[in-house]
Amino acid sequence: MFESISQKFLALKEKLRGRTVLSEEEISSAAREVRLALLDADVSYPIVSGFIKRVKEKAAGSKRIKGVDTGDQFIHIVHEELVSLMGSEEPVLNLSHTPTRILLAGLQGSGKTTTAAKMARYFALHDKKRVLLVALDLKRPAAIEQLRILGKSTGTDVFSRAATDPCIVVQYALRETGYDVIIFDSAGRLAVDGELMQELAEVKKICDPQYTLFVANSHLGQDAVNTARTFAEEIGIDGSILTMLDGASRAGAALSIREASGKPLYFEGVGEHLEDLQPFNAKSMADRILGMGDVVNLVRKAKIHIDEKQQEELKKKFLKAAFTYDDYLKQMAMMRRMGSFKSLFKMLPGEMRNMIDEGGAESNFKSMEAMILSMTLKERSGLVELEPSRRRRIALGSGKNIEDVNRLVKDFKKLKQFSKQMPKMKKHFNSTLM
Ligand SMILES: Nc1nc2c(ncn2[C@@H]2O[C@H](COP(=O)(O)OP(=O)(O)OP(=O)(O)O)[C@@H](O)[C@H]2O)c(=O)[nH]1
Ligand SMILES: [Mg+2]
Repeated sequence: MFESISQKFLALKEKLRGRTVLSEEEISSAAREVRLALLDADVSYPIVSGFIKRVKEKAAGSKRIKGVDTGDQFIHIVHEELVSLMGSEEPVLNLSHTPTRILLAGLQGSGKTTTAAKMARYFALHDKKRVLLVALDLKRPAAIEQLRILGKSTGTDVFSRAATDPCIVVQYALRETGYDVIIFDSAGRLAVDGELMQELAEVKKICDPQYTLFVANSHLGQDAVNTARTFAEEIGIDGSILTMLDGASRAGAALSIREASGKPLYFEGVGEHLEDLQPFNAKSMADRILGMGDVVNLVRKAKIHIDEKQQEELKKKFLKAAFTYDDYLKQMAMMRRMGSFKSLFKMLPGEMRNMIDEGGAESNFKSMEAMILSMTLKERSGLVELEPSRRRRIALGSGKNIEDVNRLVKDFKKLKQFSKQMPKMKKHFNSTLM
């Protein structure tokens, strides 16, 4: 995601590294590079100009912090400004009104229907809400069926009526009871056209939603931003959702949609699957744009998928040097629940990524898992010494070499040794380290 812009920022950071003070000229030259990077990412000229002005002022006025690299300090200012451009906090939809009505609108193929189903899944899972999806796209023959299929796979009820006027469908849908949230999936429009905008305005009037959300395909860059502005002016929106960020090469839409529409970004779609929706977080987005990984969402994933109690037990065992091969498997299973190694790897900050060989680590994990699974329960719990005959059997069972098994045993012994030292070292570490 955003390789081009993040490469430019990483190069700029490198260029400024080690400087003690930045002269006015150097600030101007660095700001010029930021400007080019943003324009190249398809951020509109007025937004870039305002942004650069603020960065320059802050950089000129900031005192050098002892021990902090000037380059890092400059990038930090850029980061702060990116965050405030995209909205400083993580906005949350207020679902307390029963039912909360949400109308999704946007251009054809922007991801409305998929996002409607993703949101239904998200609200059911995270907010324990009963959601109804309403199909308002009566123009495209397969649209209702598409929503039905998506609803089925998320276990969400879908409301539809064979009608020609979506306003009638809205009226019927509003009679349904027992739902906390109703999401209306409207028909897409190829471009902003008067007739369809009129139809959408009428739908909105009858639906009277708590939120009208504009769904934008991030690939469209400035075009998506301009459309958001038009939707905001003509029908009124309360926020946006960005889709297709998984393949997005340019950050323009993410960077400017809030500023251009004056409304917050609520969610981002990061894949075709129904679980690929996450709350929009400006800090996480700024991190990704600057090539710093996505620690915000990594931690969020960890919170959802990692069993805290089990993690606490593992930590205790580790500190007592009682960590076994079995524990290692449990740890790995928890990590797996968070996603593929590849997807997690992408979320790490660049510096950390450089320290890990992605392919090597993945295959290493897999072969370690295969070897541990080839051990007997006794062996896994560390109750028996792994003498050569056992090691040969494990190698055979897992399709690995005896050297691989030797390495696993050696690494494990080292890890145990290390964990024995941990209590002594722990006071020097921040407790969040483990
Ligand atoms: N990779 C990726 N694909 C997505 C994402 N969101 C939606 N899609 C895909 O984009 C295509 C269009 O999505 P739809 O949800 O049908 O878009 P729509 O806005 O409802 O389209 P219309 O109803 O025709 O206006 C589908 O193939 C989706 O699977 C995303 O975040 N990432
Ligand atoms: Mg649709």
